Amino acid sequence: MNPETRPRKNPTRVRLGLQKSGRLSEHSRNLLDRAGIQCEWRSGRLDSRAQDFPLDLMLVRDDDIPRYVAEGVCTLGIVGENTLLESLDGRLDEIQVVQKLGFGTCRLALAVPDSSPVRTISDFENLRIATSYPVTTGHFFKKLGLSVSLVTLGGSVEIAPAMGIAEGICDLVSTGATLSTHRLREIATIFESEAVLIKTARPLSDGENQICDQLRQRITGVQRAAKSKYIMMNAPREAIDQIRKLIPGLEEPTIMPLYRDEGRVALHAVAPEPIFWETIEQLKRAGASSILVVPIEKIIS
Ligand code: PRT
Ligand code: ZN
Repeated sequence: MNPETRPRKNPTRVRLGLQKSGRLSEHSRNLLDRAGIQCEWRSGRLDSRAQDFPLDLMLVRDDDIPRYVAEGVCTLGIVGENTLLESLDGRLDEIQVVQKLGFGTCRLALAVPDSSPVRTISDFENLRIATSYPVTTGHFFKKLGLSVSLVTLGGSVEIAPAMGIAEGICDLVSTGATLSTHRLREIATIFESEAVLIKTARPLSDGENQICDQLRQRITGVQRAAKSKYIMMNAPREAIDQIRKLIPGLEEPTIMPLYRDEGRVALHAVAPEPIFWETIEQLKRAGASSILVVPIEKIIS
């Protein structure tokens, strides 16, 4: 058969649910980009197809992602742990958390007006708490055996005490600026959250599992590269051991002779942790010179 007329096999692809627009969208898109997955993001479109990786993107509200993944509408999703816990109450075994992603970090915290007599968690007993996270907040107080009444709001939770509809709130906090703008005082964190890559627990084909694994490996490579630096320097031959101890987690360095300088070597290595100025100063004191610290784009091992 002429190769031109041969029917093309439909290769396996996997669908990933992403937040359409919000705090996780840009980070999620950046992550895919750095993992070498190029997508076209056209405004108004609710889907996108990666050009060089078997991944289709579905752009939705973050609250819908856990359910879509649990039900297999999407094989994978990127969502905050807070949303996962709130939307999949009692159904968490329908998904697997594949990887923490290190962005979208925040905490679900209890807060009260500055003037409130509330000082500790137990002081909330019999009070009204406004929240968009009634499930998580409810479980928290139930576990402690404290009775509270929850006022569920879709947003602008921080204005509830001033409106007289609650004595306290339970809301997401990242910098704490919103709380202080509204003269609210944080009492306790009930849950720490970050964005995670989740996968459906439904059975998948080998091809689908392979794609998921490949994506996970690429993301791990991006995360390791983001944390690591490549460090190069010239140093006295006898200082090599001292230098290795100065750089935490340094892998076996490459040592090369220097032209016309018997006593010194060039040392190159991947440092898996950030290199601080104090370390550079210690390296200089150990005799290192021409120190270069450069970012790494990818680490594949
Ligand atoms: O439209 P859609 O439903 O998709 O989005 P959304 O409005 O529900 O969510 P969005 O985009 O606001 O947040 C998406 C996810 O980002 C959340 O589910 C969290 O996992 C994560 N995240 C991280 C945050 C924050 N930080 C955060 N600070 N989500 C919300 N906030 C809000 C918080 O509710 C409060 O109003 O920011 C305010 C507090 O911020 P600070 O910095 O003043 O403390
Ligand atoms: Zn939402």
